Amino acid sequence: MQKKILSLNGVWKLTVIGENVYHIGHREIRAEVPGTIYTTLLEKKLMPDPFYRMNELDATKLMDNSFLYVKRFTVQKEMIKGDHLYLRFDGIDTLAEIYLNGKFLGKTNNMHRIWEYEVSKTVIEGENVIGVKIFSPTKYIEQEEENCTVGGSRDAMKGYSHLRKAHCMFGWDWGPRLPDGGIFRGVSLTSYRYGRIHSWYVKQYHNPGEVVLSFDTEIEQYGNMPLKKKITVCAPDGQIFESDYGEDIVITNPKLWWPNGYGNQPLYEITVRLFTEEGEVVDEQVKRIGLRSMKMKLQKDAFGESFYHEVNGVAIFAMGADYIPEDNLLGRRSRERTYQLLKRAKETNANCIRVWGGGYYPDDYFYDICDELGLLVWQDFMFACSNYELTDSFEENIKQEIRENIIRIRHHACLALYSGNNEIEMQTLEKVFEPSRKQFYDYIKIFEYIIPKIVQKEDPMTFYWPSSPSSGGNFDVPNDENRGDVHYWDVWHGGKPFTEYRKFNFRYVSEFGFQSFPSVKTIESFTEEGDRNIFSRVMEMHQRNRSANGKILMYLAQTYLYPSSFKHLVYASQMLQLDAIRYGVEHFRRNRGRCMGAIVWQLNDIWPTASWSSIDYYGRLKALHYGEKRFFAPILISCEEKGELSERDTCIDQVQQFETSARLSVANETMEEIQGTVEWELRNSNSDIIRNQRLVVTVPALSSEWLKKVEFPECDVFHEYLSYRFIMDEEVKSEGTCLFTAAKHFAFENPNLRYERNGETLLIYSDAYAKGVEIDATDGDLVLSDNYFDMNAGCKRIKILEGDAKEITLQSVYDIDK
Ligand code: BMA
Repeated sequence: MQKKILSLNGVWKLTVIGENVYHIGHREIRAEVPGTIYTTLLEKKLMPDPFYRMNELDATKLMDNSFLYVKRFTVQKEMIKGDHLYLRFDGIDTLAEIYLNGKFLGKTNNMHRIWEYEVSKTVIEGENVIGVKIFSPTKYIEQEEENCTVGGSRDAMKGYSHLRKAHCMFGWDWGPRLPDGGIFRGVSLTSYRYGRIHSWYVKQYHNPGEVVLSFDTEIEQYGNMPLKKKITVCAPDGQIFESDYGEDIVITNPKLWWPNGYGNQPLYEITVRLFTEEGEVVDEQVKRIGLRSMKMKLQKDAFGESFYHEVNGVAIFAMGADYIPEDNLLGRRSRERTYQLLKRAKETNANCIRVWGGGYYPDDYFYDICDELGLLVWQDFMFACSNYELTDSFEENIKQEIRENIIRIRHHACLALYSGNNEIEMQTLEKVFEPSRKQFYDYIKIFEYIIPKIVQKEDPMTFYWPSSPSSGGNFDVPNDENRGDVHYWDVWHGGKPFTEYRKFNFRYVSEFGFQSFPSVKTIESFTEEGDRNIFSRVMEMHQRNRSANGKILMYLAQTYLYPSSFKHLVYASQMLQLDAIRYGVEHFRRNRGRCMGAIVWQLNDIWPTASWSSIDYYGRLKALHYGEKRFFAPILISCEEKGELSERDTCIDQVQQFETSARLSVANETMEEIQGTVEWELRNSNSDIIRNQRLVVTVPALSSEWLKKVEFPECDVFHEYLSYRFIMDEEVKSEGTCLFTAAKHFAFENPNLRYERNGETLLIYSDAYAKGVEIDATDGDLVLSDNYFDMNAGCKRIKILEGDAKEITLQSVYDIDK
């Protein structure tokens, strides 16, 4: 091939310029590129772990400095024979000046962009040297903020939205102020002779029995050597389809790509080649696509307007979580780590991930993994919770950013929609961050004019939504219950009880969440023993949502007895989180059709902290993770109970009589009708059956079915609970229990939890009804088939899926005050 690529990744030299908080001095430090400043200094032990205790505070200060990256490299003669040489940076964070052999190439000011320089006249045969000077992001935003105020989240450093750098690096309500910097993506030198493939775009047209692929290829030609292109499609079974002049390709017997739970994820590999008439390959690009039609359906209906993903003509109930950057230290990103995380999401039966707009655009491998796992991607553009000052240069900068990122990701099967930003339509309308008059109107220009025009040009097949949440734009009730998507935060931020979810019939909830503490092992990683009290300074520095610890305690007070230890408090917080989200998701799924999306805030953490995540920074699974696995399952039985919790606020209210009843519902998210048996029993604390029923139930494909309400006027709510399950082919597909009073007032018997281990099987025994059974280990982490589950007296079989820990511990809600 004519194209020659010289990777400039690997060892560079990094210098911290000027006096700094760690007194590093003016030495040259070996630095890996791609990599970052914090990652390098930490690896070389020149700074302490910024996540430990309050080390963050110094680490923030380090970013007041400037830094110099230098790379010496040798270029062979044949490399510079090519007519065109490009020096390319796939990502620089953020403000930089770039020099090659002493010549100034340009400045960078956007971490979300690719920076490329034509350097044929600057590169020489033999030794060359690149210098990248990185400037302080903190000083920059401070300075810009003095010139022009832009409001934004107060959890982040003032002025963050002046800079096209992941906003949350400056702090968030779940993240520290650690605005790392560096050359965080690859660097390369590429030589081209007669031309190159700038990009290509494929449109799919689905007809019965075939899919027509139509290509749009952008070629850059140097000189007038005639060039030809060839497109080859390799089907998953190895069948080859070709087109010689770029004409349409008809794929017969197409294997469709489906979101997780609805079918498989076959991928077709496409190679676009450019070559000379003699047949010498000039350039080549290989990408994978999935054959699917992907739409958003917005149609007026009796309730307002629908809002759902339609894939291959099938209405999908989106289930999943919001994704935030995986680390403050960007140098620690990796494909393996992202794969682990997304695989865990898939294990919860998720089919959708929302990439939240306050971070950075994920790496290519993120989308590759979502293609493979069948996770629909709701892609926010990187704007969140702030005002922006639209100037000519800001406009040019974001236009280029949007264009490049669309071109980079538009071919992916997983890509479900683009959304302009996170929460800014709503916040601008409500003037949350006090936009100037100009900034108020700039909102419309950016998100409803500039960006959608680029989407329309570069990726007309993918749906654009102006903001999350939105009802379609123009400041028209962005968080409307009956149209578009919703961020629902009255449970948690608004302090409302879990039953509050049931008062609404949202169309698509793209955010709702509840906080918990990470596991004790994770807390130990950033604390000393004396810090392990949630109000200690260290713990509060690792809780970035103001007053959130109080909120956890407030919900705790409503639900559980006062925990007897730190460990029990952590456990109770995770059980609260699981239950809060369960109340939401079960309600949303019972109303399938009207509601078509339940995306939980948030999947992961950026550092070890108290937060809304279901998986903590170290990948440890919180109770919520296991809850999601159950309530995102394709077949779900759930119960809308009425009892003390739904009917009165506290036990001192005057209402003496309250309804005790249950309405069960079976949700079927599979593509086939199902038939099975619903069983329920009213039981006492020892699990003895007081009353029961069995019913055969049929649920059509992709729908939910209510069962008749059952009243329990005789129920002694302090000693009796309901246990229910759905059985198909002699297998329990889904099960649960519910109380008719708060768990704190229920008279749990001691379940005497114990286990037997046979290889990778755990048999859990309980003498009584046990709620929220936690299986943990003191000598390691386990991934289990189920955890934090309720069980009747008896035995439950659990599989150990990963981990070899031996020292198993068991606890349940009964133990909280013990
Ligand atoms: C939202 C998000 C984030 C935030 C989260 C928790 O609305 O969009 O900005 O971290 O809630 O408060």
